Amino acid sequence: MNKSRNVINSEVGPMRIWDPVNECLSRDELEMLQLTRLRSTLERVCRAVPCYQEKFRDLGIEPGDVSTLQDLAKLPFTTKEDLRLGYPYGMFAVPLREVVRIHSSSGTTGKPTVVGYTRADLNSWTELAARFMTAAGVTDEDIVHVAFGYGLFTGAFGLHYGAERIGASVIPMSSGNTDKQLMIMQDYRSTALVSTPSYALTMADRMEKVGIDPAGLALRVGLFGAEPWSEQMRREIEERLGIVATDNYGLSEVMGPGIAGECLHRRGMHIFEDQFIAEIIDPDSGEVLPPGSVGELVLTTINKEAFPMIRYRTRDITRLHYEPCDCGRTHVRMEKTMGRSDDMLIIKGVNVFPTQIEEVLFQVEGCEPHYQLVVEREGSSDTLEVQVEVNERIFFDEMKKQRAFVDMLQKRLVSTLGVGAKVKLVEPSSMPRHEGKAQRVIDRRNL
Ligand code: DLL
Repeated sequence: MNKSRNVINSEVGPMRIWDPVNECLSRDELEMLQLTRLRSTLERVCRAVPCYQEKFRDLGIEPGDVSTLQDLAKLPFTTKEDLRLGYPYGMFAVPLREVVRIHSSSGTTGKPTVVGYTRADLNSWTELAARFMTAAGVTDEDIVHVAFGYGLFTGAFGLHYGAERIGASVIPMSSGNTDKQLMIMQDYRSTALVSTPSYALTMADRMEKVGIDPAGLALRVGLFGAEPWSEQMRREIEERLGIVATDNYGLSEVMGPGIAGECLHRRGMHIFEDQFIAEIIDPDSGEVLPPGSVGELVLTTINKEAFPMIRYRTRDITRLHYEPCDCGRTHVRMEKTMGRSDDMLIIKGVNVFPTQIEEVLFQVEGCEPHYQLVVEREGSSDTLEVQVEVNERIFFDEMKKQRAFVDMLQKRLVSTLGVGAKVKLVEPSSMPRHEGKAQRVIDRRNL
């Protein structure tokens, strides 16, 4: 049922709000709702999830001790490590029989993080996706072209169901095969593109190469997310594709896309605070920082059944804005993320940890434990170069053998990471040595 309403706004024209009741609560109403939902979530996790039982016991806290939202700061954090320890279903708060969908994080090696949804969770996820897609201007008139990969990744399914709920026509295109994407986009007259921002530029590059004029397309809006992107990149996408490019944020551990999204004012992404409580902490000390500070975003789910998260450390660095937005929504806005407090890289939308690369290198005889990762953006595409010191035998080996060595490393890297990397062998002892922490990553993308 489409329950959105029109809000006339002089700056950006008519704008719809999908769920005007929940998106426009006053701060007092919102905080009351948050506290009630938080308390019942705490009761549930302490009843059903051993990880939380233990954490609360260790801190000597009981769910009943939380009587204000400020008490949240006393509660333990949840980290990716907790999810790894609970692999695969240890963090679920309901029996598997009640779980109707399973997804996982986009980390492609080792054990991924497994997340589950009950029927009610899927319904709220769909509602939240419908909210941010409506905020970005999608209506039942749109033809939504989903170019995220359908699979364990939450991106495609999240936006797919959101668009259907709005009543738009969904094209479940999935990722890859840019020429086919463009053909479908032209022939089916797609009006809204769902993808990573970098893939939108890859499409623009391809259009230029094969002579497709974006002005001839029906495309008018883009819903981009899953990786960091700059305002500069937004301008480039908008100019080259002739669309309005909007940002949306989420992470699988907390739900997937639908945690936050921009309205057409595009002054930060509204975090759906009737479903999540957002805090900003100092990533080193864990202290909660005052409003307006830059720090790590911590999220608590307050309406999830299968996979509730208490104070999940997202590692994403951002800032929150509480001033009201002209769109009428009261929910806090988060700035575009400024990076991550850990060292995870996102290359072409795939999460890559330097430690994964290290593991590959360390298994190969001849590689020294000195390496550096250089990330650049060539045109619209991310490139990763792994520079590794090798021993003298390999470095001075004949060209053919050296090339075979590089090929072997590249193959191992792509199969471990799920994304290609170029390998460059460097002379023994030529890498900078560091005192204290080594600087492994040189990111030249200026995101
Ligand atoms: O990327 C969920 C998603 C799908 C969001 C589609 C938006 C659209 P994960 O694969 O678990 O989930 O990766 C989550 O990606 O912690 C951020 O570091 C990064 N990320 C997601 N959205 C944005 C964004 C999905 N809009 C990790 N801007 C998060 C910057 C983003 N980074």
